[in-house]
Amino acid sequence: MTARQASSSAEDGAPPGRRAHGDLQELFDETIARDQRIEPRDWMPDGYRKTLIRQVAQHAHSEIIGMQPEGEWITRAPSLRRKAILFAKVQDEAGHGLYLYSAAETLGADRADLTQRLIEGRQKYSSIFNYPTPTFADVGVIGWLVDGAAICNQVPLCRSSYGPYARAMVRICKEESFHQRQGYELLMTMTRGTGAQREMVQDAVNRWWWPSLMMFGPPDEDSPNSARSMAWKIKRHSNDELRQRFVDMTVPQAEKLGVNLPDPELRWNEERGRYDFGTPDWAELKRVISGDGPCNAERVARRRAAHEEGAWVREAAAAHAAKRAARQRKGAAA
Ligand code: BYC
Repeated sequence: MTARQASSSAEDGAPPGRRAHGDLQELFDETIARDQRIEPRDWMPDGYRKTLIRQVAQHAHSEIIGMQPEGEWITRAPSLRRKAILFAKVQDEAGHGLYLYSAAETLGADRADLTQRLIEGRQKYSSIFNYPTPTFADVGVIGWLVDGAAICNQVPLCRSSYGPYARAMVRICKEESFHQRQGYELLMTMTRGTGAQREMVQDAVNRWWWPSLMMFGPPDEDSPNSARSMAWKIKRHSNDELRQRFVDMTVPQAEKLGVNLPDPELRWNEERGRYDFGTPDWAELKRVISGDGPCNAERVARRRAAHEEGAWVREAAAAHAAKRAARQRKGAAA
């Protein structure tokens, strides 16, 4: 019997109460142990639901806030081709946010409430989107490093134990990998250009390298949620393991591109078969997460303004849906 069958039989009149709860917990544990998926109608412990809502909502917020740093370049992209590519990428990010808000809704979260929490600073979004994008090379570096880090983090989430989150990730990862390639292609073009363009790329890499490493979260010994999330198979790998994978994947790409990664401690470790690298400034991560990064106030203010300016669209859509439902009821009654 799966956790879903158990929860349905409980709903279908099996004796409710403590005995059923014990059975359900056992079935949940078995489902996780067997590497099977938990689905919205299955019974799940409150902590599992809460942790998922926290992570999925933060993830959704990151996609939506993440539209801003690159979105600023849509009107200033240097050619129609670059403009069309960037437009499509930023639209994809809106789509990712929407899949993820839908996944959070399957857990009982309310989308309007999640948005409210974001604009009131009561829910987090990824630290990376609180850094400025002063040059067009930032668009390429976000594609290469930020989407690259997102892929490292998100590919294992395709095997997350919660079905709707894992399925959303499959589609998101396909699009992220396209985003990463467009960033790399843009940088390849720029590094084959003038000396000033190469400098612009190097400057952007210098500014984004360390914040990209911070995207993976605090070090394992300082990550309060990891152990529980990994036991529940929401997260499949620790923050440090994913950060290491990202470094190992990115160093050869930097060499090919001809840019330097700004870390004097970065070197191949023959014994480990992996790269050694320096320690990110964890105090900076803490500051940015707690709202005190270079662009936090601006990002949230912009999101709040977009939400307020969009109120009439939400009202119109709700009025249209109510009219349609009334028409359908009338039709059914006739
Ligand atoms: N930034 O115990 P920990 C994209 C928080 S967008 C902010 O290790 P956990 C893209 C953490 O939430 C995709 N906060 O937590 C879009 C926790 O706070 P609370 C972004 C961070 O959850 C547009 C506390 O610190 N990706 O790709 O086990 C353009 C302690 O941390 C950060 C995701 O959202 C951070 N960097 O692990 C381009 C991935 N790090 O809630 C690209 C999904 C930590 O306890 N999320 N915190 O108050 C995850 O994989 C995990 O939630 C994390 C953190 C690895 C981020």
